[in-house]
Amino acid sequence: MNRHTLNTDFNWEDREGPFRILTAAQASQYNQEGFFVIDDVFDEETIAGLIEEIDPVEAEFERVVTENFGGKIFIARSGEITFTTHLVTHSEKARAFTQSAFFKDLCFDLLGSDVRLYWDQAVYKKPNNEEIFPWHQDNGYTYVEPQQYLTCWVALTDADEENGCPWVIPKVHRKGTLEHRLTDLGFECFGDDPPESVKVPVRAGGVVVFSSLTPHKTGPNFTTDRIRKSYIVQFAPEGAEMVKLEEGVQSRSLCAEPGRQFAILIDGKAPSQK
Ligand SMILES: O=C(O)CCC(=O)C(=O)O
Repeated sequence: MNRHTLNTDFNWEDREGPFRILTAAQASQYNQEGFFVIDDVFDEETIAGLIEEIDPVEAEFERVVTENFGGKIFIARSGEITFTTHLVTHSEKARAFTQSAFFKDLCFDLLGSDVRLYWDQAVYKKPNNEEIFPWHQDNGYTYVEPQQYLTCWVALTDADEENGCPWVIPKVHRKGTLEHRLTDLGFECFGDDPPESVKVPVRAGGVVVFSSLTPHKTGPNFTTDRIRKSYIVQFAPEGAEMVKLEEGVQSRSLCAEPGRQFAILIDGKAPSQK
């Protein structure tokens, strides 16, 4: 397990209370293992409303991948797995969802008082897909500093071992960002499943909360006839930067793209309440 070239002096900082919504057990699991699950966060109506908004955008994305790109763009493969990004720029409902009280409180507890949306995407894993989505840390895709931002994997449909639920490797988040290699299926920091890996099934409306540094994969969806749908929303502290290293030269850009990396909390409050 080698560290990413840019990860030279990482120290995991434990989140300490007082917390708005986290229990002591959830905070401790996040600090020690890098993840926890909260069941039944969003009700059926909210989830159905999101699916109704996302489905047509996803269908159009898949059509473009199929018709214009021969069935594959980067890690998206039509009929197998799609990544429909920046839904907050397509849907007021998705935008409002990312600003719901649950995320504001969770962000306060896990990131602090000034937070922005970093990224949002729906991931649809289609039936008859026998491939995993490989082990990776989210910070292994685009290197962000501070390295420890927050990923919320919201289950839009029940996710279990049969249809491609997440798996995580506990404790590794404390090492910071690892070296990744690009495979045909996506970036990868581990090949085989380490013995410590655990599956994390979650019902529709539940959320798997993990660090951007927690190695995770999702399994195949090979034996069901259902699409496994998730909406992934990620949050980063105000001032977070994307760092690129090209031919030995570092460049940095603020994670504050107008229109989609908007403020979730300013001084601990929703921007409109300030
Ligand atoms: O939801 C999935 O199947 C994999 C998504 C994922 O791990 C990611 O986008 O980082």
